[in-house]
Amino acid sequence: METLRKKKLLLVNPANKSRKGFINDISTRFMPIGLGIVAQLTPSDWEVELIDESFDEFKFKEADLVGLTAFTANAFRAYEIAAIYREKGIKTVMGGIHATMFSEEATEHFDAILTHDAEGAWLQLIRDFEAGELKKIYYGGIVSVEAISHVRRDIFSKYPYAYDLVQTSRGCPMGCDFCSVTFMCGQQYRERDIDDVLKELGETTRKLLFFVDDNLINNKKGASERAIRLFKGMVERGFKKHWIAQVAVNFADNDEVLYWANKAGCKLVLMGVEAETSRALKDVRKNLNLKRGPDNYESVFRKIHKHGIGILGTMIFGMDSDLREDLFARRDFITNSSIDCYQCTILTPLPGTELFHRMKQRDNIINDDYPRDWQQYHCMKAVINTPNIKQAELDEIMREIWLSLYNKEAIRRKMFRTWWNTKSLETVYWTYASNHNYGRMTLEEIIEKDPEGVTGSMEWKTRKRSLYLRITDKVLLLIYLFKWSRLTKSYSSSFAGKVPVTTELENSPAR
Ligand code: B12
Ligand code: SF4
Repeated sequence: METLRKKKLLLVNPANKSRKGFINDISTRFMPIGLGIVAQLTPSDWEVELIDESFDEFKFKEADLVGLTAFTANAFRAYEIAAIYREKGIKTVMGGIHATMFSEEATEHFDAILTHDAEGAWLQLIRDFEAGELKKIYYGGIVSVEAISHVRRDIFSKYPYAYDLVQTSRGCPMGCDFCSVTFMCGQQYRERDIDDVLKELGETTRKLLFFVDDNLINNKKGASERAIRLFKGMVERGFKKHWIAQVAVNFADNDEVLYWANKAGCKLVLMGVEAETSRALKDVRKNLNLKRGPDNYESVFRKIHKHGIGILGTMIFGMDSDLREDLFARRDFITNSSIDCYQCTILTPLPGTELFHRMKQRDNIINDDYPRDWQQYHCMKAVINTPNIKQAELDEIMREIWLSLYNKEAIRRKMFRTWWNTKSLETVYWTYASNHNYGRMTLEEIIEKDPEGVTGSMEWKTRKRSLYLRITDKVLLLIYLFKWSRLTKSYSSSFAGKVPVTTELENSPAR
């Protein structure tokens, strides 16, 4: 008797082939939970397999249907992979950010696309496919909060992801100029039920956790109470995770939120600081920060530090009104502020945002040979002329800024300041590793090709090692022996035994 073969859905997370970026280090290769949701929504008479190019170069595999996700920066690679299957007559579907923000283009490269939330249309798509009636576009829309699905996590078990990712809410009404989220995820905060989130957290297996909400504690009424319930729940259930989350300046408003965040294992918060002047904030319509005022940043940072939590400030360079000296002033702000680690990106017009339309209208976009040029839209390469600074000059300024912010002495000075401010060597471990990672990402080309500049462990290639570094190496060695080696061990199942700071220490003359 013939047994019925299960149909096979192959899900692929493509990687930008023009640079390594976040996949440079094993600790920053994140699981594509959007695909985990697609897997969860797929009927049980389908077999589901994931290929994540963060780990494995894509190789052709048989499938009945192939689904890809993509940010704009890896959309070109998604199109390349889709072309391989389409040539063989195997149907392909694209969902996720880029397919939603620029569906017109995506439909040219795929048999079908699904925009916005998969929960709104995936089952229909599967039924249509089974009936041989696949349509070109499926509108997933913004589903109700009750419809937001759990993530099917067994598909991730083949790769050594460091973190489990969990999303407790979707949507943001803020509509910042450069951001895709308001259009992509809707204008309302859709907050999942905390008991359901805690149940999902119970399904996660890793020590490290990343809450991928755009703002874990939004500024809606009741948000603080919701957060406290979540954090208390994590403590009561004994999860003992160490985690990072994305927050805004209002995170510091409520001391009890900070207290419970720390108790529940929060080590680092990624905060959209973006700029240190009202002028630049106005340029990108970062209204929450404008309302609070840049003068209040330091008191926000202080309150967070008091609870032993580090701050990863995301900063944008190349606003409309920025002059050369403003970019260096932003650099100096970062150095002098109590921000512990920093992501410094170049303003990039991502498709579907207001910024994109404005820049296109003004003819400011230089790299517009789409889809190939999407590979440059990773925010660490200028793709525009700003009104005041030409593309080549912007790249050259950023190279100088990144070198001065991420060279070993700069990040080690920050490290000691973080220790002083947070009194937590665990937090210091996170912030110091994070600066190494961002240094490696932003300076990727220099590290690999330039005879000058810095090495992969952020040491100057041609300059003599400073006395400061030689002395503090000894302190670092002690910290490593007494604290970080144990921490490394406790994370090692997540990191597959390879921790960035350890590697860096092993390569350092301190050993
Ligand atoms: C977490 C996160 C990251 C993580 C990575 C997470 C990951 N797993 O890869 C990190 C920190 C690495 C990261 C990096 C970057 N990020 Co980011 N990130 C996010 C964030 C906050 C959440 C993403 C997420 O996991 N969402 C939860 C899941 C469930 O949602 P989802 O993936 O959209 O999936 C749903 C649907 O889209 C759909 N779906 C998704 N895939 C598929 C596939 C199929 C076949 C189907 C049918 C449906 C479907 O179904 C899911 C359920 O409904 C988003 C903002 C946001 N709200 O989306 C920004 C966001 C995606 N990031 C953005 C950017 C710009 C970047 C960076 C370029 C920034 C930088 N320079 O650092 C890099 C680029 C990295 C790269 N790979 O090239 C932009 C992307 C805009 C764009 N057009 O590309 C966003 C939208 C934020 C913004 N400000 O606009 N990011
Ligand atoms: S940058 Fe943050 S606050 Fe602004 S729209 Fe995007 S998610 Fe909302």
